[in-house]
Amino acid sequence: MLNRRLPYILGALACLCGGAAQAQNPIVTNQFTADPTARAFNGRVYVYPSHDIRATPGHGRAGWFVMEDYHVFSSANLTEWTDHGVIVTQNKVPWVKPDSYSMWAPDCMFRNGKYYFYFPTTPRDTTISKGFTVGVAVSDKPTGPFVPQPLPIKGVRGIDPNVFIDKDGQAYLYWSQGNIYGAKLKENMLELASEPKTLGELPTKGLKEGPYLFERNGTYYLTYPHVENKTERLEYATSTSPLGLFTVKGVIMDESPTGCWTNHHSLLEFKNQWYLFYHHNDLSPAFDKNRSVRIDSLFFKPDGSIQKVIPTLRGVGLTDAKQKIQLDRYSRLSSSGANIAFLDTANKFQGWKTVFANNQGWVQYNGVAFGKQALKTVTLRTMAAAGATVQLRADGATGPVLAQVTVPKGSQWQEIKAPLSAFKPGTHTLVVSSKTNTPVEIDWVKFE
Ligand code: FUB
Repeated sequence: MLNRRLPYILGALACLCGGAAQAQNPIVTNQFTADPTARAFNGRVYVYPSHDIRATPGHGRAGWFVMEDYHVFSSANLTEWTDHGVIVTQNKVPWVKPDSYSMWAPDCMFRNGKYYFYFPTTPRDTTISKGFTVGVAVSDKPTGPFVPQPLPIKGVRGIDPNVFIDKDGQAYLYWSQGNIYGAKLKENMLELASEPKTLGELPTKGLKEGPYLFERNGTYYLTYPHVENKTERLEYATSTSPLGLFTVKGVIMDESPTGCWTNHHSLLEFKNQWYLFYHHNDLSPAFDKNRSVRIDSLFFKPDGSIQKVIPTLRGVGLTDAKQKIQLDRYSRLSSSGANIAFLDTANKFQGWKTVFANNQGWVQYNGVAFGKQALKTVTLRTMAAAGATVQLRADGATGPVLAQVTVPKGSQWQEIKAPLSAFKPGTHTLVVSSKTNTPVEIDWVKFE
């Protein structure tokens, strides 16, 4: 009985934790998330981000980063994410300055049956450090509960901890404070085993922070955000050993074209594909200290160099045709006649809609998994003041018309169901276009 009920109980728990996370970018839309470190533990991906919140009177500094706690999110397929809730919060860490709201970019590492969660923040006792230092909290599970150590790691001043364990079992801690530093960690993962070393071969002009180190085919890649021009871009350097000497190699992601000042990232290979986890201020375009985690695929060239990642809204993974397909997280959008807007500018967590102005407008959404069994209908959440006709095709202009949907006129959102005129099994691109010269808006579409 319990076995049969377990999936429902687990589903309900995920909902209680607020599992509004999905395949497209950003991956979490019910709260702000930043500085993602992604790790794979036992075949499942765990993302440990920071948690930006808005300053309110007496809680954090207006106009700056305000971060009280950490959540962890997990997924088996990078498309359906579970929010496991708060794992560490500032005022439950014995050494943290109360109400400092400075729980910045974290990391998590597994060793000898334990999960070690590293987080930078400010201590109450300024003889430990006048600014940021790095603490550790330990758990038996990747989702916590994490128990904070009584004191931060001795000898570390700075932010953005990152941990790497080499093939020989030696662990390293990296962090930043203007420059990037590295040191060996003891087997207990809680203390430094060597003096911090400045990784000084990196660019000397412009802030560097957020180190993320990994090894691939014997090359150690040190990746980091760096302000080469006005805002941060993601760069990398390589070495034959974990603490250098490093050689600067290039740019992984350009500066944000819309001016989000920070970027912070991690790389993960999962099921033979590399991914870049990073952030952008999608849900807060006017304030870039309220950020959201994104994922895009990353590729290495045969010589081991990293191909630049162009940020997308579509993100990674397939979208089940039977789920709500958020067309506004498009793969391509017509250059005229269609644009994306927030559903509710007063509550941006509601997400976005696609707005077609006229019959020039179309949107393309790649990677829709229609499955094998014929689907019969499509439902659109849509609104058109003067009424409209919307066409859905598979695989672009030459692909079959799946449905032509008449949207009755109205100034409220309506869910309009229409029969499919064709069905193509498998995974396809979905193209939705307006056939009317008056505006029509679509929140999502879904097939049944
Ligand atoms: O999230 C606060 C800080 O902004 C991080 O520690 C930096 O890496 C930057 O993303």
